[in-house]
Amino acid sequence: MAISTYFFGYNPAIVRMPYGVLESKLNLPFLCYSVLPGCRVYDRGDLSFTEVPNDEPYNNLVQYPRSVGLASQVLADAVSRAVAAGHSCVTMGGDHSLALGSVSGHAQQCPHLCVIWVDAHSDINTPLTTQSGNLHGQPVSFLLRELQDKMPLLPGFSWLKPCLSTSDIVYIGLRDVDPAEHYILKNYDIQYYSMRDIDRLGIQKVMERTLEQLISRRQRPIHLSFDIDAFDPSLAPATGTPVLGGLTYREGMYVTEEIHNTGLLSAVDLVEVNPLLGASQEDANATASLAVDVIATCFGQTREGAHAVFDELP
Ligand code: DIR
Ligand code: MN
Ligand code: MN
Ligand code: MN
Repeated sequence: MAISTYFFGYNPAIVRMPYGVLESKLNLPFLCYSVLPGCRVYDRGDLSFTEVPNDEPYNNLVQYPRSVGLASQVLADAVSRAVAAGHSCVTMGGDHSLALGSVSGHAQQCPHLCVIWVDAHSDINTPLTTQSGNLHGQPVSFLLRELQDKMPLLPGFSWLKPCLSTSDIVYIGLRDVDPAEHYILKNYDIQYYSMRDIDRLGIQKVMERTLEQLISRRQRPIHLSFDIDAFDPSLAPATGTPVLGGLTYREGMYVTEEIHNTGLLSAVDLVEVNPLLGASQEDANATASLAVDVIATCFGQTREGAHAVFDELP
């Protein structure tokens, strides 16, 4: 008997944002080819962006709106084309503002997609609630239809149309949520599993409930937006805003194994790996190989192993 359970069906395309990971010598895309032997990987290379000159902060606070808006538009286009060509699209960043572009581009092809957002943070500030001014703390607010009456029009963002409803997204791993963000999560009834919820329920129940909400009634494409800071800083130190008490390696792998097992994974963001922020080369390497494990597991790497087709054992 011949049984094949090895990476069938996937042909991921990789798109890269030109900051964070890209500046590193770690060459994450290369590492990914070596762990995705059953996949045909299409590397679309780094996207190139033009910084918009005189990009004044919005409200004296929100940084580089025109540059981020334009970069997101370019990325949306690239992701949309990759998905239209039949690829599962992997976007490596870069900070989490890139989800503005990746989710929008994915939704252009798959309007009924759902999102699993794995992160220490909820990234759902609006440009009017943000205290840091960082757009990587805000992408979800731009994507949700229900929040649009709270959203000012930012220069550089007129192309962006909200493509998600509040019931289309589930968060996993939260442990650093601003007061305004917590208000939004509660007031709009957005589902999240914080680290406390994971302590209480266990990661198995969390995944069961997440997938039950998102795909039990109808099958639809999944967009996984994975912020490496969801992991505990002891595992992922080379990142911008580490927060104590994060996912264990086993919890993280369980999340991506379960998502792979749905057969519905259609796009992945892997963000906030920033080797320049590692205290040492070892820190940077550990964080990058963790990111590679996340991506490889999304596309079929398992802890139980796998086998190619055998006619018979030698
Ligand atoms: C904070 C931190 N809530 C902000 N968020 C981060 O800047 O809005 N998100 N670091 O990734
Ligand atoms: Mn994030
Ligand atoms: Mn984060
Ligand atoms: Mn961030």
